[in-house]
Amino acid sequence: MSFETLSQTVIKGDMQAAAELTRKALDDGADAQQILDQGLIAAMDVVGRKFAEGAMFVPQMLRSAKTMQQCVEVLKPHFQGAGMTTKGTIILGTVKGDLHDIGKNLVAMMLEGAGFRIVDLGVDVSPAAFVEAVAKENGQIVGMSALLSTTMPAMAETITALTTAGHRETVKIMIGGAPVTADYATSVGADCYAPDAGSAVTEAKRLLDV
Ligand code: B1M
Repeated sequence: MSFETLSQTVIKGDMQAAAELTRKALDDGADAQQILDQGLIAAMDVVGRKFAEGAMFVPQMLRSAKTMQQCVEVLKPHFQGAGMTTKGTIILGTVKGDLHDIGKNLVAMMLEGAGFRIVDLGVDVSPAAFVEAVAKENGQIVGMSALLSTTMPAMAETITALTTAGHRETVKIMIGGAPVTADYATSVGADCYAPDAGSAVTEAKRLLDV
């Protein structure tokens, strides 16, 4: 099955048509993961390329992002697990200064589907807010997302804040986002890097041994 028309609709930012195409693809028997990877994430890659080339601007990029988010809402029930058991609590957020949340939301959705309890702090999350949430929610993993090279240093700041607050021994740290790498994770003292939402689940299970 080709998801080219869906991708084009997301790139154009036609919210209604994209949501309908997503529903139709599901009705036609397409796999939700394939729709996500080949239809939606592929579209955002094109949007990013066009933006970098100056062929698309922030308002259009935002519209495409909103369109993708609507489609993800349609797919969401297909990723949710049936069990109510909690494998552990994960405090998740996009770091300070960064407003990108599509990837972070996908990570949240997959982790939730795999049985983790997610405390999603949203975007532009300060190191202090991560620290506060770990204490209040008894978090076992802190998951940070960054999409801008300029906001990646906030990951290191947050790890320092967690260490200063005395949480570093009890909490594991996972980081991800398009500009983040495994080497970067090692250099800032994170416990792991996950390149995509699926790997985030694998890594979270490994970190908590569940
Ligand atoms: Co922005 N933006 N953006 N943007 N944007 C990028 C990131 C950019 C690469 C585009 C480009 O130039 N080609 C570029 C960053 C360059 C850089 O620093 N390297 C960029 C820029 C420059 C900007 C602005 C500065 C533009 C401006 O204002 N001049 C501005 C910054 C605003 C801010 O944050 N302070 C800006 C704004 C925006 C919008 C608001 C318009 C919108 C975001 C809307 C939203 O998120 N609600 C937007 C968008 C949509 C993008 C692109 C096109 C798409 C991002 C996306 O959603 N990808 C992006 C180009 C691109 O990435 N191709 C771009 C799809 C998503 C599923 O992938 O987020 O990578 P991703 O998540 C993946 C993995 O990375 C991983 O799993 C996810 C699912 O598989 N992952 C994790 C993510 N977090 C993880 C955490 C984990 C583990 C895995 O553990 C905890």
